[in-house]
Amino acid sequence: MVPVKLLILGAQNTGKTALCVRFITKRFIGEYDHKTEVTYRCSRTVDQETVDLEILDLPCKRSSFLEIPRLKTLIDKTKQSLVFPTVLVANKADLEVGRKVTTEEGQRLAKDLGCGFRELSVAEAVLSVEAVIFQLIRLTLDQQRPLPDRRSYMLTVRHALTRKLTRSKTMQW
Ligand SMILES: Nc1nc2c(ncn2[C@@H]2O[C@H](COP(=O)(O)OP(=O)(O)OP(=O)(O)O)[C@@H](O)[C@H]2O)c(=O)[nH]1
Ligand SMILES: [Mg+2]
Repeated sequence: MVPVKLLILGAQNTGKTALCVRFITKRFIGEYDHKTEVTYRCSRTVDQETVDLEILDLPCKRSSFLEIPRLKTLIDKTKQSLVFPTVLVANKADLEVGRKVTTEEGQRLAKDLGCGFRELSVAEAVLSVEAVIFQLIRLTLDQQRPLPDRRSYMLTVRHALTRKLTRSKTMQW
């Protein structure tokens, strides 16, 4: 069993708890407790690997889309990692009327932050909820795999540098 921990962050009322409950139970029940912090535990098989999953759902009181860059910076600083697997989820795609953020704005923000992007409706589609959680699991598992053999990596860098130096010398002469 490979342990994988996921953190669901976002503004109040965006559907964080609904997403967790949907993933765990496959159901959309409509009303959720807003106050409590909950850790969900389950196991799933992803690409023949059994994953021991822990999902932390934190209630949040701050507002919306504008909060995302701050949250992402916070995650990266906390984990002291340049690439902490993150997917920006735009929920409630079923509510087209009253939409405040366009798909393009979401995509652009995700690109700027260097993370994945998915627009979905927790209320309407269990499959897209599963897809986003599985995407995160895969990204996390990928990151846990060992780096390429250090010696061969150094050799690749050396060859690339030699090629570059040779080329620039040729240009100077
Ligand atoms: N129409 C629609 N409503 C949704 C969807 N997802 C969640 N909701 C509703 O949005 C409201 C808030 O959902 P929650 O899951 O409690 O939101 P939250 O982000 O956990 O909120 P806090 O715990 O207060 O931070 C609930 O009334 C849900 O029924 C969706 O995809 N479509
Ligand atoms: Mg909640």
